[in-house]
Amino acid sequence: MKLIDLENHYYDPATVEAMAARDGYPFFDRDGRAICWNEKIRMPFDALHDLLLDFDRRIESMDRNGIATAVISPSQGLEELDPSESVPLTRKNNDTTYALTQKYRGRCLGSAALPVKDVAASCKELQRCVDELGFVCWHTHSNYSGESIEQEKFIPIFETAAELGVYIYLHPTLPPYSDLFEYGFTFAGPAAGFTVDTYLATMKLIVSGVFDRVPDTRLVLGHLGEAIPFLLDRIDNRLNFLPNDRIKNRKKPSEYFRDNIMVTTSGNMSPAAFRCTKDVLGIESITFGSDYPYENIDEMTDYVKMLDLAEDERELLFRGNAERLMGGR
Ligand code: GRE
Ligand code: ZN
Repeated sequence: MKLIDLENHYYDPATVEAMAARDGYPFFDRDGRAICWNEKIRMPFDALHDLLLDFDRRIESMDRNGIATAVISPSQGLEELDPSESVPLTRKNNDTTYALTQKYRGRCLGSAALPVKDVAASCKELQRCVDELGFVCWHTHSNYSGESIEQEKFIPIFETAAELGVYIYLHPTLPPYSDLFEYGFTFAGPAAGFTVDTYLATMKLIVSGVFDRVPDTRLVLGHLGEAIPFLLDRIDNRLNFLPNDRIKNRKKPSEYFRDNIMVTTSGNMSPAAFRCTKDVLGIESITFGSDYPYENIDEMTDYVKMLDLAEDERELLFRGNAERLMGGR
């Protein structure tokens, strides 16, 4: 049975060029082969660099693992720049994504990168990406250089996604907690900071009432839900403890996970974590994501193939849920 991969990352060479030419953070240090996010955080980019740019090897890795189709998304760095940079760069990036979806027809689907600091331009660009380029989602990150994504000013982008009928993939990025930077990229990023920031971004979307205001929002989280399934019962319970009028959600957090939110397997290869996620959210809410090239895609696919599932459950996890989410796009 073929898989659909909802989390497969790349960089547009034009983005790498533009990041190499920047004076301020974030920038790409060509000599040191690293992305420098701030004074304390350098992300070594050596082996990854080629994998992020190389589509022949990506398609080969999909063939080898039975992945029919991957939704490709640009990695961090673009959306949070000032509009003078992010508006032309995200547009350029989306055009590159489109060209890749045409070159690898049926194998790659597009996700939109948006210049979020110009909300009107973002809504227009999302519309172009969906209506003209056939993209399936908005790929966003858990904060915009420290700005919280549930803020009132960003709501029009959520509304546009809902109106266009596309989902929002909420991907981690470095959190704005500078105390974590003392420990370098791996800890501030994927080993701890990414999870915490995406967990909080999701919970802030819930408690600020974004899902009540834009009830057709469909949100997808990676990494088996960024630890939320493990804690969801406690979250429901504790939000009822001394409620205040700044907590605006009308339903329990678990109900938004039933109605609005799905998770992918990206970068979490623990069978125990999978069982917990399936017990709490149900198999209808989990779909395959590889996190290529940050994760070993062979190990990621071997892992989902060896999970103890009935045939109909396997079908939902491998592709059925993703197809339903994309609604025939
Ligand atoms: C990821 O997508 O999981 C990721 C990044 C950047 C660095 C490491 C990493 O986007 O795991
Ligand atoms: Zn990822």
